Amino acid sequence: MSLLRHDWSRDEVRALFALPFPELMFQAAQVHRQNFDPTEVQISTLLSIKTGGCPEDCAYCPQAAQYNTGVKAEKLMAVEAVLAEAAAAKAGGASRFCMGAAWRSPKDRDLDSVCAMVEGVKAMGLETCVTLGMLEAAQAQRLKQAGLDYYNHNLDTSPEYYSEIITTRTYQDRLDTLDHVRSAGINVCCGGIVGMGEGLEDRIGMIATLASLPQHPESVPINMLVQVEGTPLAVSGKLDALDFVRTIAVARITMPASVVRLSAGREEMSEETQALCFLAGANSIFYGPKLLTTPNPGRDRDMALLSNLGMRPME
Ligand code: SAM
Ligand code: DTB
Ligand code: SF4
Repeated sequence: MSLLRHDWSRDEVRALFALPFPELMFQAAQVHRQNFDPTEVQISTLLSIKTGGCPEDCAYCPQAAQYNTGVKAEKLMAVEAVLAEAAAAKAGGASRFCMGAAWRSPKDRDLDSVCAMVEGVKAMGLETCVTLGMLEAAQAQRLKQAGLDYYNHNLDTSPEYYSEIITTRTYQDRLDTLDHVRSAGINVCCGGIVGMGEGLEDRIGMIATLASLPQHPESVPINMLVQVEGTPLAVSGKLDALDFVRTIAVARITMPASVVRLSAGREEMSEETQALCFLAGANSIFYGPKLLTTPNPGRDRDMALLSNLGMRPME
């Protein structure tokens, strides 16, 4: 195991981003194999249990009610319907089932249903993850009692760029939710998005913030922005794929023992770029043809890619 540091300065993170690409990739691969088997990938399947109609204004998000993206607002799914999807995910080979809801924060009544979903999914032998927006301490404790393994709540970007992307809640709100999740004893899944028009300094700020949390998130999703027509970010410039790979590598080096997820954006990514992400230390993917509302590569394509790379799902 590498030494875990929680005092990464921006200068140090900047220096990693500035490394020549071969040097950065070598360091990341080294850290990766000191902590993990580099041929193994953790496989999660996502389900949107409550889609659209969200009151927040996250500029990237197709589910925000105020943007015209064609996503229809739906009610919270019934517990049985969610369990049927979880069974299908398990049959497809996933080891974790992640349930997402387009809420600012859950109401206590909604949490009753989500707790029942967590209990049911866990009983199938799958790990559970939910992402429901902001949480109070007591809500986090209820989820823990239901057996929740992971809570996903992203910082999304740097503290400085954040207000360009979301105005309806603050960076501190996010840190508070992460604190409640951590205190309840739930594993933290927290990362961000690259390709939102942010600069290198914002990627540095995001990684430095994540790597300086009192405890690193156990799971760090790095999303490539999925540009959805109707959102303010639909027209932001395309990201250089190598800058995405660099972000994965720096996350791997600064958070050596965390599982780094090559998260949204794989549908538009070449297989070569995905392979570079794995070399850079990514060791988790979302598996199955849909993320929350946007497409993801089909199962066959992903299994073919992993097999071509000599990689396999983590047990
Ligand atoms: N509503 C809850 C919240 O925002 O915390 C949970 C669901 S929300 C969709 C979860 C995360 O998905 C966001 O924090 C963001 O990082 C990611 N996400 C949403 N839309 C995305 C997009 N178009 N491209 C990449 N990532 C996206
Ligand atoms: C995360 O970091 N990425 C996932 C998950 N956490 C919930 C969501 C990606 C959403 C992509 C846009 C969509 O499909 O709506
Ligand atoms: Fe709502 Fe979450 Fe989308 Fe923001 S990211 S608009 S909170 S669903």
